Amino acid sequence: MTVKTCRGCGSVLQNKDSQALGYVPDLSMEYCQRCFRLRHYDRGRQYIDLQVTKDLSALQQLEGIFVWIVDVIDLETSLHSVIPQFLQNKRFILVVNKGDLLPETLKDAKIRKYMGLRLKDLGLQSEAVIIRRDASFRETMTELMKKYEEEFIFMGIANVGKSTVINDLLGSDILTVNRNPSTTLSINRLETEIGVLIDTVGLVADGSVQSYLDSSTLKQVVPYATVNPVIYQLRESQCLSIGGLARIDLLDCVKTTAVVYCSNLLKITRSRQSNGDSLWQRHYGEELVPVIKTAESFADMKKTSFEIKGEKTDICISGLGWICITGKCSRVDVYTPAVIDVYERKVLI
Ligand SMILES: Nc1nc2c(ncn2[C@@H]2O[C@H](COP(=O)(O)OP(=O)(O)OP(=O)(O)O)[C@@H](O)[C@H]2O)c(=O)[nH]1
Ligand SMILES: [Mg+2]
Repeated sequence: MTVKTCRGCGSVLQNKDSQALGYVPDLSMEYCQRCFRLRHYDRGRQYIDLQVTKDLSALQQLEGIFVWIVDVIDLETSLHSVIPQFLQNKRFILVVNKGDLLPETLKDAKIRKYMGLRLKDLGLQSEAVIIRRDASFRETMTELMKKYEEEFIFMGIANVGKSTVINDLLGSDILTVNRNPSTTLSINRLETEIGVLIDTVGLVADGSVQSYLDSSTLKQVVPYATVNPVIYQLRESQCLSIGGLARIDLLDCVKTTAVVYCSNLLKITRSRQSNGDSLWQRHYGEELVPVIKTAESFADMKKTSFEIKGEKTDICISGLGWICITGKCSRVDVYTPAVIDVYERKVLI
């Protein structure tokens, strides 16, 4: 018996259980009820807890060229995931997605060079590194598909834009896309004029802010338009707060510049570092919003400290963005909810 799957998310369609995945009132329908609601009313997230993917075992059986999609605003979540290990000794193309969110001054060649070095550090070599920023992406990918004549398997962390990229290649909106993680729920194989494209379930990152926010807060946190860097010139010890999601204390600054790259809908507050604790104790969850569910008060935050050695460094907060620090400061203390990952890296910009 052939099973019919939802065109939008790949779930097997069924008309028995309206609370389970793939439900359709009528089996002649092309999209499950959840996809229908997401696509038409931006609702339907209630099912996602049923399907949270944290490993790549389902992809082991697939053969073809992997297309690893990463989100340029949140590179570290992808680079520190299980994906690099999975891709060892596999052929893959790296697509740096959401390039439109970066300032135009950052040229593709620079991003490509940067990603090449990061891949080398991970012991990986890609067939190509492509930045998805404009319409030229479609042409480049179509040429690669012709060159390889194999199935292309789009994979990556949830929400990086795998389904959006496939829709772009097809010039259609066949796949369901949404700012909530875990929109695609099953392997979804599309036989198309340009070749076989396989959409896959995104890996849910435990350390990412985006895994803990409700749908309306995600609107604020996931950037949808070009990120305008917010620049601070700092002296002595200062504290920058990004909503109620992260607090960055920069200690003993001497002509230090901190540039924050995150959604411009988030409020960034600057204060003296000595006032940081009282500010957060008094205003967490009120002035300092949004917050995530698992951190009810400032006491639930963890501190991650970095000794700043070079002249320039990026501090990245998974699912949120990053802060580029230039100049001297003795230490950076980052307070985030305990579950959230924080990384230091070589500067991107
Ligand atoms: N600005 C911008 N937003 C993008 C881009 N690609 C995807 N998005 C947005 O990112 C969100 C997630 O996109 P999806 O295509 O659903 O991501 P996905 O990787 O398929 O997600 P899952 O199926 O949940 O794993 C949506 O709100 C998209 O509109 C891009 O290139 N630029
Ligand atoms: Mg998807």
